[in-house]
This record gives sequence, structure tokens and C-alpha cells, in this order.
Amino acid sequence: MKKILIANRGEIAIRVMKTAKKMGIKTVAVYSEVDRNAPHVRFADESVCIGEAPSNKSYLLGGKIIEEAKKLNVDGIHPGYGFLSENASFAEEVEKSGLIFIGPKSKSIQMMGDKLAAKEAVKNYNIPMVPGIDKAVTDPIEASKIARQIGFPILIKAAAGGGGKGMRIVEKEAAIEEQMARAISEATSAFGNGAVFIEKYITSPRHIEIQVLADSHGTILHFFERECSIQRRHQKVIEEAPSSILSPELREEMGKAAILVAKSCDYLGAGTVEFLIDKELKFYFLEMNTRLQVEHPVTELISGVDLVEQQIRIACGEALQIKQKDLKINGHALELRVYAEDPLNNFLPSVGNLSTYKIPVGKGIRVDDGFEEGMDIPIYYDPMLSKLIAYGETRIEAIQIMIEAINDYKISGAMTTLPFGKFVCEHEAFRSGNFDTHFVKNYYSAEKLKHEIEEEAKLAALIGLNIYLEEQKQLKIPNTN
Ligand code: MV4
Repeated sequence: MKKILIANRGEIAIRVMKTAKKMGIKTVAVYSEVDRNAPHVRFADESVCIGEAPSNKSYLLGGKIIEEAKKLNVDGIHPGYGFLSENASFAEEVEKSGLIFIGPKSKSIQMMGDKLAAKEAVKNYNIPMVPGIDKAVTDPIEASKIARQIGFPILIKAAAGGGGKGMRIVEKEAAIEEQMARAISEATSAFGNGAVFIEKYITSPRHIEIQVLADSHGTILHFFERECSIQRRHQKVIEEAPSSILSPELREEMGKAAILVAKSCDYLGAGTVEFLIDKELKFYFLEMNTRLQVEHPVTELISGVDLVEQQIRIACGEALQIKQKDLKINGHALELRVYAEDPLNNFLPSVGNLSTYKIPVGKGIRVDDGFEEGMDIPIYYDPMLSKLIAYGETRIEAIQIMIEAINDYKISGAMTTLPFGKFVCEHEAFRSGNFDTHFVKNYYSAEKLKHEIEEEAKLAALIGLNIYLEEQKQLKIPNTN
């Protein structure tokens, strides 16, 4: 592989290019008209405009991207996350045009993208699954019967869904008919596929995912877990590795299950297997994400493995050189997603010009971003400004480094989720490790954050006053030395 095109923008495009450069591979950026001067464009060796600002007129134009890749003699295409990354026909088209898709085979993407097909695939591998039905349900009477068997509350999910989209919790039988109808209509308009199925609703789970890598020679490895329970409306906020609730035994068991899930769909490259863990520490397979994930850096920091490098090597047909028994967890890593959203105002997008943008630096701090001072935040794309990643020997050290890094991160021109991240890091439930997927709903409010910010300002004022008074005192006492 001599040249790769990154079919993405922002931090992940830069992240992929960094590894490509390290490997001596030339990089091609694609960009929309508003991104003409974006950092990912300037970071690349070559770049090409692929259309107008809205992503359906640029970053989602698979055909156009492939065409430009061929003109520029590209060998492979890395899709990043989002956009075309889990588009099975794009992966197929890339391969058909004689280029390498740096990701899994189209067939695996398709299989895991359909949650019912995924259940079907893993069925023969003895993977624990949430009690439920593994086929589409349309008849509310049949749904009621199933619900009674598995017990309320139940969760109606869209087969084409994922990431929490189109899910409906049903507490009692009387509500089934209405909720089914809503779920089906939502799924139809959102995914063009109205198939829904039913699972027992696990009320207060932890959301844990396992990173895997599979090569084309039959080796599949797992790279431990990421704890992703701290989320807001299915948007992850803080991820960490390792999780404080996994024993070495449970970790090994889940790692083996994840490897089997990858095997069940003939997986290739980097993938993530999502699980829920209930209060009794029982785990259940949820779904597989067939891409490099936003939160991959925490795994890189605790395992010492560059996941993008492995993706590229695997795509070239190389065999994995790492052995499962040589993989060890080293230290602890946290990632905060820094969004241009106002945590004091219902997380409303807060776009503007980044008049100040200074990232924290220091031991144990990594910032993956695609912005710089003076830039306008485009309204067309995801409002994630950066990923602030902290690494320490222990969890509490990583949390402390994260808090200090948040304090040193200077952004003006847009409201961000930095203060919200600090709120989480300072919260007793988070620090103790005693939390679930309802953390934000249970503990966070704008009022609490406002209070915390005010208290901190008072404290800072008091400290300032104290320093001033000490200085005054010293000026009055003559120095006798
Ligand atoms: C569940 C669940 C509880 N029970 N399935 C969310 C993302 C998608 N991958 C699947 N998700 C869930 N599936 C069963 N049977 C809980 C989640 C879930 C969740 C649900 C509601 C609100 C927030 C959540 C956060 C993480 C996971």
C-alpha cells in the first residue's frame, strides 16, 4: 500500500493520516466546499474537493470518492467512522473497482448491520444473548404473547437500528400495541425497514464493548474492553479502559465471546462487539460495530497497539504478529468527547468561531482533534470538536489528569461539554465506579453544574485574595536576612 484516501473529515481523518505517514504511506484527503481550508486537508499529501457542504453532497458520495481515488492512483480507502464506514455497498464498490477497502468485507457489514441477521449468525456459537425473540414481529397479539413469556419490561428494537435508534421500552401489556405501531413506523421512516423484534429490557445495565482485530489468516484477537456506560441520549460522553467492574475471569470470558462473534461473520480488520452487563454481572451480546470507533484511543493507550496500523496491515493481507497471551493491560485511560454544545442549555449545539482554542499538553494527555484557533465550526457536521484522552497508572490518576487537562483546555467562541466532563470526573458515583447507563439522567442537571461552577469561582476568588493579603503582609515586614 503506497497511497490511501481517507473518506472522512475532522479528527478521524487526521488520526488515520498520522499512522499512514508513520508507515511511509502517502495520504489523500477529500473535502467539501466548507472544509477547503480544514486541518485534515492541509495535513494530507494531496487533496480533492468532492462537493458541497451537506454530507449527502460530499462525504456520502461513495461513487464520486471512488472515482477521484482512481484518478489519483490510490491503493486503498479508509472510511473512518460515520459517513460511509458501515455502508456495505460502498465497501463492495471499492473492492469492485480494484481498490482495497480498509475495513471488513461487505458481507460482514451487511450481516452485522441487520440485528436479526446478527443474532442468527452468532446462534451456533453459544454466545449469551438477552432473552427475547430472534425474528421480526408485526402482530401485536403475538408480541403480547412473547412479552408475557419473557416478562416486562420489554424493549422493542428495530432490526436495522443500532446505537439506540428506534428503541421503545414497554412497561405493561396495555401499551404494546401502540408502542409496536410507533416502533414500526419510526423504523420504516428512519431505515426504510420496518422490521422490529423484542427483547427483555435490562433495566440498569453497564454498556461494555470489546475491541477485536481479525486478519485474513484466521487469527482473531481481543484487546480488552471499553466501558461506555456514561452516555447521554445514546451519545457517549466518557469512555474508559479497562472497566472497573470486570474481573480478569469475566474479561477473558467476554473476550472469547467477542472473538466468536467476529468469527461468526467471517470478520476482517478492526471491530467492536457490544455487550450489556446486568446487576448480577451476567453479560449479553448486543451488536457488533463493523468500524474503527470514536473511542478506539483508550484501547490503544492501555494495550500499546496502534489500531489503525493494524487495520492497514490486515487490509494488505499481512498476518497479525501479536499473540493473545502477550497482550496485557497497562494503566488506565479515559476519553472525554468535547462537543460544541452548551451543557447549561440542554446541550444545544453551540457553533461559532473558535476565537480561542488552546489544547492542554503534558504527560498522560492526548488530544485527537480537527480544529484550530480562528476556525468556524461548520454547522453541517457532527459538533464534536475533539477527544480529550487521559492516561495514568491507575484509574484515579487518569481521572486527576483528565480534570487538570480540562482546566488547561482553553476554548472561547463556542460553549463546550468540557465543564460537563469535569462534573462527571468529580462525581462520587463516577469516581467510585458505581454507576450504570443512567448516570447522566440520574445525577446531572444544568442547575448542579451551574452551582459547581459558581462554587469554583468563589474558591478561586478566595485563593486570589489570600495570595494578595500574604503579599501585602510581606511587604510590610522588613526582610531581616
Ligand atoms: C438494550 C438495553 C437494555 N436491554 N437492550 C443502546 C444502544 C444499542 N446498542 C442497544 N442499547 C441498549 N439495548 C436490552 N435488551 C439498553 C441499551 C442501552 C440504553 C438504553 C436506554 C437508554 C440508554 C442506554 C444506554 C446504553 C445502552
